[in-house]
Amino acid sequence: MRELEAIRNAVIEFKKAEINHLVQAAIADGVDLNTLLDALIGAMDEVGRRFASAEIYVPEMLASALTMKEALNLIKPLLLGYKKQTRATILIGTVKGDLHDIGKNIVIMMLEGAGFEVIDLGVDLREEVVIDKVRELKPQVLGLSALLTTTMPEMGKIIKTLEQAGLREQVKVIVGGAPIDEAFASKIGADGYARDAVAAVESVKRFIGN
Ligand code: B1M
Repeated sequence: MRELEAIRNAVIEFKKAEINHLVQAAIADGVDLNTLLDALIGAMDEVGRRFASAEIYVPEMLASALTMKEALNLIKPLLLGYKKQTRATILIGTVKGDLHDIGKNIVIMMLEGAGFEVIDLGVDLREEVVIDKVRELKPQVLGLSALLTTTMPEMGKIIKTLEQAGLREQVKVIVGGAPIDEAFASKIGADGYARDAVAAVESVKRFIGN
C-alpha cells in the first residue's frame, strides 16, 4: 500500500515534519491501526539494519526514533479508545543501562488498550526503584524490557533481588525485547517471555486468569 510505504520511508529517512500528516491521512483513509503499527515497527527494523551495517550512525538512528515516537503519539489515543476498565496493575520499565523505550511504549499502549492499568517506570531502571515500587504498588505483573545484549543480565539481577526481598511470589515477571528469547527468560527464572506487544497482552491475560 502506497500510504504505508510513505510512512515507512518517513521513519527511515527521519522526515519528522511529514509524519503527522502521513499518519493522519492513513487513519482518515481507514488503514487498520495494527497494520500501521506493523509498518512502523518494520521501519525501525530497517533503521537497525542500516545502523548495524554502518550505513547510518547514532544521530540518524535517534532522529528515526523521534519520528517513530511522533507517529505513536497519534496512534495511542485511538488504541486507548477501545476499552477503559482496569483488569490488573502492571509495572513496566527498561532495565538499567538501557535507554531504548519505543518497544516498551508500544507494549504499554497495547496493555492499556486491553484495559490494564500500566505504570511506566521509564528507562535505565535501577533495581532499588523496581523493588520499592513492587513493594509499594503490589502489581500483579512486572514487565522488563531490554534491547542491548549488555543490559539483558539486569533482568536476572532484578529477579534475584525480588527473591531476596521476599517479593518474588507476589508478582509475575514477563521479559521482552529484541535480544531476549524463551530460553533466556527461563534461565533467569522469569515467569514469561513475550516476543512482541500482542504476545505481552496474551501473557498478562494468562497470568491474571482473564
Ligand atoms: Co540502539 N541499538 N543503541 N538506539 N537501536 C539497537 C538495539 C541495535 C540492535 C542496533 C544494531 O546494531 N543493529 C544495537 C544493539 C546491539 C546489541 O546489543 N547486540 C543498538 C546499539 C548498539 C545502541 C547504542 C550502544 C549505540 C551507540 O551509542 N553506539 C546505544 C545504546 C544506548 C543505551 O541504551 N544505553 C543506542 C542508542 C539508540 C538510540 C537512543 C539512538 C535509539 C533509541 C531511542 C529510544 O528508544 N527512545 C536506538 C534505536 C532506535 C535502535 C533500533 C534501531 C530500534 C529499536 C526500536 O525502537 N525498535 C535498534 C535496532 C533494532 O531493534 N532493529 C537498536 C522498534 C521497536 C518497536 O521494537 O524495541 O524490539 P523493539 O520492541 C518490540 C519487541 O522487542 C517487544 O515488543 C516490541 C513491539 O513489538 N518488546 C517487548 C520490547 N520490550 C518488551 C517488553 C515485554 C514484551 C515485549 O514485556 C515486558
